[in-house]
Amino acid sequence: MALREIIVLPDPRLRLKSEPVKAVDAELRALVDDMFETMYAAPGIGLAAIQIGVPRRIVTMDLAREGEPKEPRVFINPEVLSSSDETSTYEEGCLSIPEYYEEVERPKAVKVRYMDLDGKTHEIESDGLLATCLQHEIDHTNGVLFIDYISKLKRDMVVKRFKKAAKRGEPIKPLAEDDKPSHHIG
Ligand code: GNR
Ligand code: NI
Repeated sequence: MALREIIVLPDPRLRLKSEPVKAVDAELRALVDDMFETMYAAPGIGLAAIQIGVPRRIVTMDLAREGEPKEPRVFINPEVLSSSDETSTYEEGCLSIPEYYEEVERPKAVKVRYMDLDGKTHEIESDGLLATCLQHEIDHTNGVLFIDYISKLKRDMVVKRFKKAAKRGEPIKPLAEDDKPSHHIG
């Protein structure tokens, strides 16, 4: 097991479309182990392989609350089969866009097909946090980030902050309330 580095904005690899997994083998299991170690250490509730720089369609997730038994889940080659017309809004964050949180509206429920670590195919109906997280992670496998769903003004501001921090070799600082654009212009 190894802790991997999580890549952050503006790393261009976050925009890659990841490749499907062809076979469940020892190398894939080792990669999934590393993803869980990295996700739990972050800590995060989900992780896509591209976030550790590996452009393959693999997602790890654990939605168990703090203090509850772990519920590790793996989704290989996940795809959305159908989405509800009804939407819900959730304040999202991303380990690749640290310290930034914003409300995102998505379909409330999604049907997802994926493969498990035994190579068996499953279809699940999800809603709530599972549906939100699955959509966020499947987006990562397609090079899509949650900031793509917010206003251009907010997105440009976030990208600018991360580019500036990267140029200076500085860690990103939490966004102060005062620096946020007011709702009038946001
Ligand atoms: O840890 C995470 N929390 C989270 C909260 C709301 C919506 C999505 C997420 S996923 C995120 C971890 C991450 O960046 N996964 O790609
Ligand atoms: Ni993310």
